Amino acid sequence: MYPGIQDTIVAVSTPSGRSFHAIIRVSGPEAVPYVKSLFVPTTNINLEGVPSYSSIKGYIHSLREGVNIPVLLYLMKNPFSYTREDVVEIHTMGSLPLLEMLLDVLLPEKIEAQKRIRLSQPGEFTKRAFLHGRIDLTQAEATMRIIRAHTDLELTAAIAQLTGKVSRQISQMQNKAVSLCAQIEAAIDFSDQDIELITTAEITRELNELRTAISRLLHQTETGKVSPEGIHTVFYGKPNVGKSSLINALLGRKRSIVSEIPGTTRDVVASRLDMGGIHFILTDTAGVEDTQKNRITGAMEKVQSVLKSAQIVLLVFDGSIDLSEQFKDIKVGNVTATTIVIVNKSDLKKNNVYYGFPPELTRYPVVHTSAQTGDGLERLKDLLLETVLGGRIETLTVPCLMNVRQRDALQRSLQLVQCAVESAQRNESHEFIALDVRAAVDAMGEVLGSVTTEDILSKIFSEFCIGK
Ligand SMILES: Nc1nc2c(ncn2[C@@H]2O[C@H](COP(=O)(O)OP(=O)(O)OP(=O)(O)O)[C@@H](O)[C@H]2O)c(=O)[nH]1
Ligand SMILES: [Mg+2]
Repeated sequence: MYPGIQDTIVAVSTPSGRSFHAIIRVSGPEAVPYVKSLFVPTTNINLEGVPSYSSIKGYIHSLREGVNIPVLLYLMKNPFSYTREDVVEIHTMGSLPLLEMLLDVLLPEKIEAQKRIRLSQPGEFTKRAFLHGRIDLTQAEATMRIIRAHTDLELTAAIAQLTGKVSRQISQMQNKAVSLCAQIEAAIDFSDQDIELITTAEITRELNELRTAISRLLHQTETGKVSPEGIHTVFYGKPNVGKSSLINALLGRKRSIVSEIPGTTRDVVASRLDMGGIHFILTDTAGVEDTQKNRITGAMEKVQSVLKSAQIVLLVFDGSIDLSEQFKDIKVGNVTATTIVIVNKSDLKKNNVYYGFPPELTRYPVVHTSAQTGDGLERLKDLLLETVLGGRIETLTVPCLMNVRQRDALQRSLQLVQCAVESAQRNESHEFIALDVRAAVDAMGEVLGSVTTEDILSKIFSEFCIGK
């Protein structure tokens, strides 16, 4: 158990300085009950009962200043949060005195000791994401690089790391090396029995393959670049729910035709949205027709084929009418991509109560939006970014630059495999070969963070800024 991991941590997670909007993040077992004890919602709502990714308006009272601070809470429940703990985000205006006031309320000088709530240390949110298996060390370091990235190249490289593709390739090579090592060691154990489990020629061949794979990855990561295609994001739902309007609102310009007549969009229309250095290809589709009519039109066939290649599917509903009715014709079985549920037209529903939320959809994050007023669009954008950065989608990108620590460890594993190849060629004893292969396995483990010590961890995470 790592020290302090049971505590609930608090930090301002937006950059310091004046800004329009600021966020205080609270993460840990006490996050929901603690914030609940300080928060007064504008409508009668129980924080513990609301689904993940809900937003609740209200205020937090500062006794000392005698003011009500207006805030918007976002709840992300374990495991659907960055840290895989219960997270409450407190959104408010980006004013420094206001944030200080809020932190005073959240972290008063005297806090009941058994509550274990404290200010977070630098990088502690990301450290928790790592310790809870949400991201691996490669991804944690990539997060740090994103925070610090100065150039687009650095940024895209770091993002490609976050996708976990490099990690996956390394762990495949590591598995191969482990099984080879096991075979060599078994051969040593049975060497007196006159049965040959693996021949030296086989060992040499396997080692050569491993060497090629490692050096290819090292080479690719030198010249690697992120593919420009972008993340294929598809809007899917019944006619007239506001798919085209949402795309226009996200793009901040008119791209898709909007009208009150259902069935306005007849074809698949794609446009590009750039956010935080990541390209999203937003694809508008024709609204799903009534399956009762029992005819599959050309437009519907196209929608189905677009869904197949989607990396993120946004299931859009009209929140002003019964949701379960709309769900009937939507074939979630055909959706294999990462899914986000959008309940649109929130401006028509003042009380935030929605009818007939399909139980099949409760496992997905839900955002309430209004294409009309812009409500929830920032949240939707954050969620899209978080989906990519959190490595929750399969990306088509090629491997990318690694950082010095990773390259160094991988380079070492290459040298060790090289030594093993030479030992095998010289027909040296299996013990020598096994020793080098095992050391190579450990070096690959260092890249992934599976072989590590608290020292290395502390060093890496202390380089983060507080609140990340
Ligand atoms: N009040 C309100 N109206 C909206 C909102 N979003 C869209 N609308 C209206 O709903 C109608 C349908 O919007 P579209 O964007 O064309 O819907 P669509 O899902 O693309 O529909 P199809 O292309 O027919 O499948 C239009 O009259 C929009 O102005 C919203 O958030 N609030
Ligand atoms: Mg449309």
